[in-house]
Amino acid sequence: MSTPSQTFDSMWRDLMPVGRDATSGGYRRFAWTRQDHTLREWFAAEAARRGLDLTVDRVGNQWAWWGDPDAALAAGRPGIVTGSHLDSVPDGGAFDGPLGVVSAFAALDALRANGFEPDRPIGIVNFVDEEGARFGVACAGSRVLTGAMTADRARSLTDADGVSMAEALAAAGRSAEELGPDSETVRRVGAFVELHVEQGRHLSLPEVDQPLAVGSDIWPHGRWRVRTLGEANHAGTTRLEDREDAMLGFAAAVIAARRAAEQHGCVATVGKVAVTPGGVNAIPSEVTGWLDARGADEDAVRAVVAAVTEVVEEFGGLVVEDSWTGSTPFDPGLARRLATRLGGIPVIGTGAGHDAGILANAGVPTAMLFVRNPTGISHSPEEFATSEDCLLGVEALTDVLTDLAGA
Ligand code: HGY
Ligand code: MN
Ligand code: MN
Ligand code: MN
Repeated sequence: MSTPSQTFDSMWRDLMPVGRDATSGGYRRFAWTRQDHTLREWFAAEAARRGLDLTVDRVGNQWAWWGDPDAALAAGRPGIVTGSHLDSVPDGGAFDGPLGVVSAFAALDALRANGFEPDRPIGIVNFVDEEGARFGVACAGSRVLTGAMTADRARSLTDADGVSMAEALAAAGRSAEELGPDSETVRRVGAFVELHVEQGRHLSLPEVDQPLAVGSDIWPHGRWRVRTLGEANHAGTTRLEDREDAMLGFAAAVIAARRAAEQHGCVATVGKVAVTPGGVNAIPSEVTGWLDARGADEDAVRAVVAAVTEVVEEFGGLVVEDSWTGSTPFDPGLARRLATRLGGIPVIGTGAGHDAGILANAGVPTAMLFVRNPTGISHSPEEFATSEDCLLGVEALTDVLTDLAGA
């Protein structure tokens, strides 16, 4: 019988090479790509290895069940689900997402090794397209599942090559027409607990120094498409007074975002930009980028976006909201129950969006467990968690599932 650390390590070894860039050590695992297909096959194999019933919902999210979720739902005992996502941001870290999925399988193994007989089904989920790295909307899989984003809008989203999500689904052998909200799947979830690597360094602070924490809430956050226009022309022969350089307005917008974030106690960045025509020696005729703004206070975030919009509009540009998630508290009773069960570990908020937040906004009792990240860095190859803390996370998740799925 292998120990939780052996099963954890062997799963981690299988997963780590998938989509990893040998030079940077970062990951490129985008929705409905070859890498994603390999990850989905891995998930299905791990489910099959454990005799779990694998279902795929209308969106493509994968659910591996120990026990019959429909019979339990009919008996008024909806299942307990854990898991996360396997996709990444460009050059992302190894832990954001996969840690939650691998820990879920390892926790299920530990429950069985303990001879645990669940009173409710236990599900493990792999949410598709959580990072939104390819099509631009984060948590796309859980948003469409819960109706927080329409299937029509999802189908029409396009990637950097102009490929629509509908085309990507078809290329991955899935029906784009099937895409849509799946309330039956959501109803099966009596509670959802997402284990996730900490994205920040709070748990490593000397005065905290804790391996684990429970999530209290997700800050309000959103993404806005910023577009400035100009006129393409020769970078060398066009007089300054004759130039209409789209980059000027865009650069002003980026500086305005940072200034307003400092002023309003928020965070903001523009991490993705596309320039047309995109030649070093051609004056930009169009610059399109995405503003990511977040903060503990919704009005403050809105003030940041308003400040950016004012500057962009002065240059004749446009700011359009791409996605918005308001302040998302997790279930306070569940958070307290987990924190107490786990010996009074800290309860902390996060500025990172998660599928758990989308489910919480859909009325599913939801909690998050964070595992310490000594670098505090995430969405980067520097993202890290020690093996010891990862195994403490598995133990905690096992304990939480024993509590929530037990008689
Ligand atoms: O963007 C986020 O906060 C999450 O990592 N998708
Ligand atoms: Mn992430
Ligand atoms: Mn994540
Ligand atoms: Mn997530």
